[in-house]
Amino acid sequence: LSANNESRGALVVFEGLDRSGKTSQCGRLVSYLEGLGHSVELWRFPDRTTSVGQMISAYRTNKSQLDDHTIHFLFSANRWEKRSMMETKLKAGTTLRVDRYSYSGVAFSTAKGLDFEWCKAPEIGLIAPDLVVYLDITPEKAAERGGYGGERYEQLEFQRKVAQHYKLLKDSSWKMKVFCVDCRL
Ligand code: 2DT
Repeated sequence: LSANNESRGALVVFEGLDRSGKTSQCGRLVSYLEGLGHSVELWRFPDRTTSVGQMISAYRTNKSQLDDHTIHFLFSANRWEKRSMMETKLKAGTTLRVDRYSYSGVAFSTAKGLDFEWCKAPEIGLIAPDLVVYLDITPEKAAERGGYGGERYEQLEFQRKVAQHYKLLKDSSWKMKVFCVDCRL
């Protein structure tokens, strides 16, 4: 996947709506690559183990109220605090398979009504993925898979907006090579 440096690991991101199957697809890819002898790690954003991650968790479970712009920065800051570790791992030859990244950051915040260009700005300078796999599922189909829970994002109406914004983002091919997997059936 990396043209310049054969020994560098690849950054492979999985994106999609809640319940689109990212977690199970991710596990499959990791086992497959490990089977081929690659060193692979599974990461996810938000990474709740960091201090910023804990602020995000409190917000996600409705324990704290934050302005939409503020939470947008926190999600981005959460990627920035992992950036140097990410670079170290990739340079050491480890492939990172990441569940959600800048795509979620932009799709979810623009679905709340924030400006597209404004949302992309804090992502500039993060490591660009070698591949983004977008798991394409309708919000209705995703809701059938166990239903959405009580978290603030897991409402059908909101997921519909997120799906529209993912599509806009995908069509703009914003700094990412996207491979779309159709999960609508
Ligand atoms: P899960 O942890 O269940 O995947 O939910 N989100 C995520 C954003 O709004 N911005 C971001 O930058 C990221 C990474 C998507 C994570 C939820 O948080 C949303 C769903």
